Amino acid sequence: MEVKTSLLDNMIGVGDMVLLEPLSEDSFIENLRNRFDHNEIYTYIGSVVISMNPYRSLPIFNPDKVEEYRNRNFYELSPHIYALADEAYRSLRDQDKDQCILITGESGAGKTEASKLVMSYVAAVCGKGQEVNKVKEQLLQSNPVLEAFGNAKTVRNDNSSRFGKYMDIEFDFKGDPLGGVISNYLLEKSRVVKQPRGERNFHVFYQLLSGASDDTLKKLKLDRDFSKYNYLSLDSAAVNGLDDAANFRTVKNAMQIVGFMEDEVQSVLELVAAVLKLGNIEFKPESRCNGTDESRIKDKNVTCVYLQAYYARDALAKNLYSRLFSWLVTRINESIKVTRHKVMGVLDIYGFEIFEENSFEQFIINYCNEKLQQIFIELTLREEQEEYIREGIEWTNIEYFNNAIICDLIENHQSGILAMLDEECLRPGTVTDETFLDKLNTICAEHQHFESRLSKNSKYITDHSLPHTCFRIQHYAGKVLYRAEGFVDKNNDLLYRDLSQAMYKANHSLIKQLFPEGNPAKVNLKRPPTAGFQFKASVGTLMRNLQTKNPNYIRCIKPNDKKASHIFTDSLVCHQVRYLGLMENVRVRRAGYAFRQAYEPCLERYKMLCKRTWPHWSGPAREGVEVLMADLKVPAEEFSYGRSKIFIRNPRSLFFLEERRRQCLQNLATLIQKIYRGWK
Ligand code: AD9
Ligand code: MG
Repeated sequence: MEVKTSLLDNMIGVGDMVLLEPLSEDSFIENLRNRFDHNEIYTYIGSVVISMNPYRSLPIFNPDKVEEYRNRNFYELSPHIYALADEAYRSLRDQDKDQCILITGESGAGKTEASKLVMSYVAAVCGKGQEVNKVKEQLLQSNPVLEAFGNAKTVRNDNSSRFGKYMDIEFDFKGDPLGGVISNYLLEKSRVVKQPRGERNFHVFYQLLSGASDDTLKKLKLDRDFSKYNYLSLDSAAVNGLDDAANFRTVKNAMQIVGFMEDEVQSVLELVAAVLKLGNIEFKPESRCNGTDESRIKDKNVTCVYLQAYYARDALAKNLYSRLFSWLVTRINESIKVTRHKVMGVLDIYGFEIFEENSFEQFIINYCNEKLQQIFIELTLREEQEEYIREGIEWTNIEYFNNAIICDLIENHQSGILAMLDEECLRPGTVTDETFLDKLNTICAEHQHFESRLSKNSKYITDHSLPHTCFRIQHYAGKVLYRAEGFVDKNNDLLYRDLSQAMYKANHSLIKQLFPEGNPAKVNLKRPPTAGFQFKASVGTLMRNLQTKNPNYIRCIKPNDKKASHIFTDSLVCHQVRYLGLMENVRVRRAGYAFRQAYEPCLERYKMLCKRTWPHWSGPAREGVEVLMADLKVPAEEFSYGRSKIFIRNPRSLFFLEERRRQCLQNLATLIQKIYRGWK
């Protein structure tokens, strides 16, 4: 078997950072830049794939490339996301190991695109046949549906995921996909009623208004003009490069492939329309003779006894939409669910976010990213350690920044920020965002548990220099200033009971289904769990699930802040390289042994360097490698012989071998040329 190690042959820069010499932050960034400038957007750190967002389509994702990477060893070809997907798929199929693909990086770094590339690669290489193809199509087409309802244009990303998604793809023993299960994490529902400047509502609203036929719009009593709707921000309705009308057709088609019935699609569109129309309901205040305030709906003259009519209207719109979203996920799962055999999980969540104004949503999103960073740290170290133990090689500990303290600050069940927020939300009496913040500050100052956080390395920061009602957290990816305003309300996530009941009474089967608590026969006086509590619980389940699988990592990096191709901003990339802990990642890989290779391919590659192993070695590969190394007089401390692999301590030893091999090949080529000339 000819094993090429393309990481070393004809490579732009260095394909695996582990082999970078000298290793420094500057050389790391320079290598990324050099490769990016030559359209090489993927670089490895051992088995981890770094992916730079090219912000343009490159001719490296097509059926020919899929064929090129299919069934090849990870290091054989130049770095590519397909190599990772292939490796994960083959260990699932051939070694029966459940896999998960963990994709991280900040907003706009390319996570969602990466997750789709992995899915499409697996779909392309796994079995064929009518049934299998149907399953594949359903799995792939769930993407446009969920993106239409769960993604939106933000200042960071024109197609930003506003929910977290984890999808288990389930395979049979042959490695053919049978189906899948999607879990969704906390949709940013506040976006339904209000969007920050320069951002849009969820795509589906614009898609419906732009793409539906006149007839459909008439039936839904909608106007094509975005500006007629309060919930659609006016300044950013059209997005460059986004064709809402065409996307509407894609989404409808995708819904059909996934298995939605026609009347279900109709009901979904009716609800989208209902949310838009809710936003246009206006109220006029009226004073009643008993002195209380009351609101009337302006145009319909229907009396509303809501003290906070607009608040209630918006709460209803948010609830309606987010429940619709969860229903969509459940409905897709109904179509694709099967009993599991082998599983490949693909995780694509919202990336770390720092905006000018950071609220509860950013707090939750960033907490989720902290957890993922933590699992990366734990599993990378664990994996490395386990490999050494498996191979019978001594392990030495490596210093690594561990963000467990930040996770604890947020999720500690007694004194974490989420616990304090819950406590405040459940407390009788007047509860406001200020009282929550006071509590946070007091407890942080008093509680012994928090002492370390208030010391020089404090992760929770509050002082008088911060704007009113703000607190700051030193996340692994940077300091974020959170405005406490709205935390209590968003965490409570309460809907007035009479609104739920009104929804339940609606003459619309989907709406009825979405508000089961409105059923008067099933009055439940128990308080529903808070948004923070639910999120923490689902993230906990996710983390436990991921721990049981073999992890594969894609670390996405955003090259610039302008959503532009060909621009590489050193400072921005450097910041991401730092907080993603990529330098530590390389160091961990190199601290023990920089390079490792199974005995067979190692012998194949270098056997020409030793008379005793060339052209054939008939004994066990390991002994052949030992003979080879002894013959080449490479110092013994440079190598360790594991059970199935040779471990090479220093990249220089590998370079030495490679250089000898190159010379040998060159001599051979010269010799062949001479012989050829002699013949002529
Ligand atoms: V967020 O946390 O959901 O806001 P993501 O998911 O990390 O973010 P996304 O995958 O949506 O980012 O990528 C942002 C945009 O970058 C895409 O809409 C594409 O226009 C662009 N992109 C990302 N990856 C690629 C790629 N491999 N090829 C071409 C890409 N363009
Ligand atoms: Mg995304």
